[in-house]
Amino acid sequence: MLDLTLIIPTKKEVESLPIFLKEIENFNCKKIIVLQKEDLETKTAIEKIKNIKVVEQAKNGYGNALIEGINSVETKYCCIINADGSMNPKYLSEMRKLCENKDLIFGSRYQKPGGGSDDDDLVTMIGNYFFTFMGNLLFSLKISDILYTYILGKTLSFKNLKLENFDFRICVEIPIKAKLQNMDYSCLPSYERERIGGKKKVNAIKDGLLILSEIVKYFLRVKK
Ligand SMILES: Nc1nc2c(ncn2[C@@H]2O[C@H](COP(=O)(O)OP(=O)(O)OP(=O)(O)O)[C@@H](O)[C@H]2O)c(=O)[nH]1
Ligand SMILES: [Mg+2]
Repeated sequence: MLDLTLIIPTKKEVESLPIFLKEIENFNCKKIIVLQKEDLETKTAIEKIKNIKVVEQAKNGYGNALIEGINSVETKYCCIINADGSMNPKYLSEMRKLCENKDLIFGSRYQKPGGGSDDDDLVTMIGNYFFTFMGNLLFSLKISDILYTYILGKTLSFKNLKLENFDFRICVEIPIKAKLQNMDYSCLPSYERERIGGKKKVNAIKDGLLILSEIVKYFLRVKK
């Protein structure tokens, strides 16, 4: 997997990131941690870890972390994978193989056999199903999990999406733009683990409403 770079968006993940990086220590790929300048605790916690690149974001936000991460990739493939350990890296080699004749491969918690989640609560599960349903209804995305954002793809395809959202709206911007650009993508069942430690950064209500506004925005734009 020498042609693969992991993009690891990280915000205050002292409890999780060092353990996750230990887990992927022997994965033969490049690893970019994208974090905020002021996140001194996380920076200190990983300063002795070898074979990683730390990118300090010019602009804050989860979306900016992905955009700046993608822009610093130099390999043919890259994959967005969280710092909290919830995305199991055992799927990477299969995602990488499947991507040879695709643009993007989406990890899916809701595709069987194999998909599932130990991290979902009732609210996030209903939200995930609702947004996935909306995406399929309004854009015929034909994907089974719109918000997981465990996505491996060709770096060029990611760059061609010309992503713009600085926050969690980027999670739906990626599949919707991929569809609008007629990209070739598919899903692979993926079992989500609980986060290793620390707190979640997503606010179900606030970020849920932002994501809904993004879906509506694209729908109105396409209908024009
Ligand atoms: N660089 C950067 N990373 C972020 C930001 N917000 C969240 N992240 C990271 O993005 C990933 C996803 O955030 P999470 O808090 O795990 O969101 P979540 O998976 O919905 O929440 P849990 O289910 O509790 O894990 C984690 O690796 C975070 O550290 C941000 O503003 N900047
Ligand atoms: Mg998480």
